[in-house]
Amino acid sequence: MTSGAFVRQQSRFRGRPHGGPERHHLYVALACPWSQRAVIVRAVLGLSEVLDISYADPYRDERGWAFTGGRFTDELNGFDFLEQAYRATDPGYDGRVSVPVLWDKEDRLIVSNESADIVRIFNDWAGGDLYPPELQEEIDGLNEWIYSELQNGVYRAGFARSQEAYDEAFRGVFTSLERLETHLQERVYLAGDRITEADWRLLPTLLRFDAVYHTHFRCNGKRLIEYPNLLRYTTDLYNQPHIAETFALEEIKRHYYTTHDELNPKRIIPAGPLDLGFTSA
Ligand SMILES: N[C@@H](CCC(=O)N[C@@H](CS)C(=O)NCC(=O)O)C(=O)O
Repeated sequence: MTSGAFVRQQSRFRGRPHGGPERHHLYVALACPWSQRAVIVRAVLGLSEVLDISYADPYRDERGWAFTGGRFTDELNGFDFLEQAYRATDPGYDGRVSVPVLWDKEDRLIVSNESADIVRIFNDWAGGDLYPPELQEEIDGLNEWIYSELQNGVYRAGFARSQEAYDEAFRGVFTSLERLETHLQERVYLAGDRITEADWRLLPTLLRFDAVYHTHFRCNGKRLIEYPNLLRYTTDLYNQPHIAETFALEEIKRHYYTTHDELNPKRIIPAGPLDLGFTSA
């Protein structure tokens, strides 16, 4: 591995649920792309009424994701910090406290803190068709390179601790955007003419690209609005029912620009972009 490279922690809890959505609770921060993918899939599969949710405050300090009151209250357990859910599950847990978290209300334990697993669990609960057998191989292939080059790539660019690590991540990000742009020349959605898991997994990264990754993570090769096919695709998905309400732009900007002191010590939040392209359609 390149020296100075950012390495994301592996998710620690990757269980399967005992029972249906009513038995569970979802902890998220709308600022977080991995949370947003879970919130999107919950909404599009019609699980919002049966699977309740708590939102963490977008500002995160060294104590981790917090419930600070008002909209950011944990009505279920009254936790002040998400760390309490991790400690309840494993008192010796000493890893990072990440969102999203799927919580079992009866056993009072975390079932999963891996968004990729959580969206599959939701699809199973709802009898959804986001991961149809005939497309699984293709979806798995798409998910893999899109995650490693683009979705995690922007973080590797942003948190690189050496020029070399940054350069490598930057190249991956823009190679993958070009690859997607070409892919979407022929296809409406990633796996053909129907929306699948691969699309809902990718969308949160595209929605954040110009507002955050381009500036804060120095992924400034191009903006999303400069890729016509990607912009058409993002606009289409953004305008599907329930999606716009999962996109909390103000929280997203506040989270990234005020939480990462090493990248933005003055915590000034950029005013732009004035036009994201996909919101105005
Ligand atoms: N593999 C996890 C990654 C989740 C993740 O990295 N979440 C970030 C927020 S965007 C987080 O909670 N980070 C907290 C930390 O690193 O302290 C998933 O996809 O569910």
